[in-house]
Parts: sequence; C-alpha cells; structure tokens
Amino acid sequence: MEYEILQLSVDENIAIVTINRPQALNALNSRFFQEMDAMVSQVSGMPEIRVMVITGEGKAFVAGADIAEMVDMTPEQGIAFSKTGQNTFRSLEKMEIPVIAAINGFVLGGGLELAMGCDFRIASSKAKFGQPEVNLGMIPGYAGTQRLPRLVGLGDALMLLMSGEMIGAEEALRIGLVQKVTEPEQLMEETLKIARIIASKGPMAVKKVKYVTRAGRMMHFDEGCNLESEFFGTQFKAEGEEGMRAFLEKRKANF
Ligand code: CO8
Repeated sequence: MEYEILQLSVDENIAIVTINRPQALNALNSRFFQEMDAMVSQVSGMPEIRVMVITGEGKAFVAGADIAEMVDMTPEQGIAFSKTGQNTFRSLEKMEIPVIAAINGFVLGGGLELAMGCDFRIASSKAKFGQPEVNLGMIPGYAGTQRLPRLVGLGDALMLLMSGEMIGAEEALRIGLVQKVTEPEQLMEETLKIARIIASKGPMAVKKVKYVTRAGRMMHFDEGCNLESEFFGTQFKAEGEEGMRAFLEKRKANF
C-alpha cells in the first residue's frame, strides 16, 4: 500500500511507525485505519523485526478521532467507525511482537485509545493525556471505556472519562497510564534503548510472554497458569536450551 499518513522506518530489527498528519494533530480518519491495518500486516510479515514503535510527528501523538469526519455521521456510521478503530487497535494487541507507544505530545480521545492498544507507553514530559469525548457530547468509541479502567483502575479511569480533563505526563506516570517519562528530546532515544533491550532477548520467548500475559488476563487464573506451563515447556527446545547453555558457558546467547 502507498502510505499517505504513516511512515515506516527500520532501525536494525525495530520498526518505527510515525503518524504524519501534523496539520490536523494526527487526528484519526478512515484513511489512517486502512493504513494502520496495512502496516500491521506489513510489519508482521517482516521476520527480522522484533519490536514495533508507534509515535507521532509534531506536537501531538494523536489528538483524537477526526472530528471533521465524524460530525455528520449517522448512528450506524458511528457504530461502524467505532468497530473499525476497535478492530485496528485490537490487532496491535494481537501482533506477536511487542508494540511500544512513544508519546511525543497530545494524546487525546482516540489517540489515547491507540496508545492503550500498545503493550506499554513511554512519554515525553510535555505530553498531555485525556479522554475529552464528553466535551463533545460523545463517549469513547475505540475501547477506551474498557482499556482505561483495566490499566489504571476504576476511579482514575472514571475521573478522566467523566471530566474530559487533561493530565500531564507525571500524573499519567503516577496512575500507571505510562511506564516511563523522558525529556522531550530524549523520547526516541530512550524508547529505542528499551526496544533494543527487548530485541536482544529470545524473540520467541518475548512473543510468548506477550501472548500468555495478554491471554491470561482474559482467563481464570488457573487456566492462565496452565497456558503458562504449556508455553514454558515449548520454550526449552525453541530457545531455552541455547539461552541456558550460554549462561553456563559464560557466553552471549545466539538468539
Ligand atoms: N479532529 C480533527 N481535527 C483536529 C483534531 C481532531 N480531533 N484535533 C485538532 N485538530 C485540528 C484543528 O481543527 C486545527 O485545524 P485548523 O488548523 O485547520 O484549524 C489543527 O488540528 C490544530 O489544532 P488547534 O489549533 O486546536 O491546536 P491547539 O494547540 O490550539 O489545541 C488541542 C490543541 C487542545 C489538542 C485541540 O486541538 C483540541 O482540543 N483538539 C480536539 C481534542 C479532542 O476533542 N479529541 C477527541 C476527539 S473524539 C474521539 O477521539 C473519539 C474516539 C472514538 C471515536 C469513535 C468513532 C465513532
């Protein structure tokens, strides 16, 4: 696909996807979702890629769904647009490799929902977070009502969802919405540092950690433990033997 909004760059075995529509603060339109679906397929088909990073160009990561595109929608179109976004963000969770959001600025509404579809989030100290849908007389439509309380707990989630107010990066860190805050100019460097650490590990082990951890959250605890044992077992011959032998032989594992 010819991308108009997304840009893909590759840094060794890390894919960096930049949302590049800064004139509209990277607001999410239908075209974005087509491109993101294509990007997920493309990157999933690149066996050398071990981590994907998503970031935004300009002063926003994403300032929400495109209000200009939504304003005239019928209820049926609204449901369809909501499902489109939900499916795209779910596909990030379903990617085998880790997906990291590098949040460079405003991350609002659908933008925060995109960031929450990623496996974890690193933010510039200048980033501003919010679910401002109620300011527009709307509610989130890309699973924000479902992911936010799972990430930060019910009280903090409802305060953000009901007030529509923005919070800063330090507050986002405090409530667990982001995992790390950096100086703005250090954001990509710090994100890539973590991405490279992950990329240096056993790639199948990292994929299995993602799968078992995410799948386990939807399961009964004992069922999740059974899944963990099963995947633990399969890792011995997949990568574990090499990893453990390398440790005992005091050398770097060849993953
Ligand atoms: N959609 C469309 N255009 C936008 C959006 C947006 N979400 N956000 C900003 N823009 C545009 C502005 O209209 C402006 O365009 P122009 O230059 O042509 O006038 C340009 O981007 C720059 O924006 P501002 O001039 O407003 O920049 P400021 O620095 O003054 O303000 C803010 C930045 C505070 C981020 C401000 O732009 C703002 O409040 N934006 C809207 C934030 C918002 O309400 N987001 C939530 C949208 S709703 C949503 O995401 C629901 C998701 C689920 C949808 C389910 C589908 C049905």
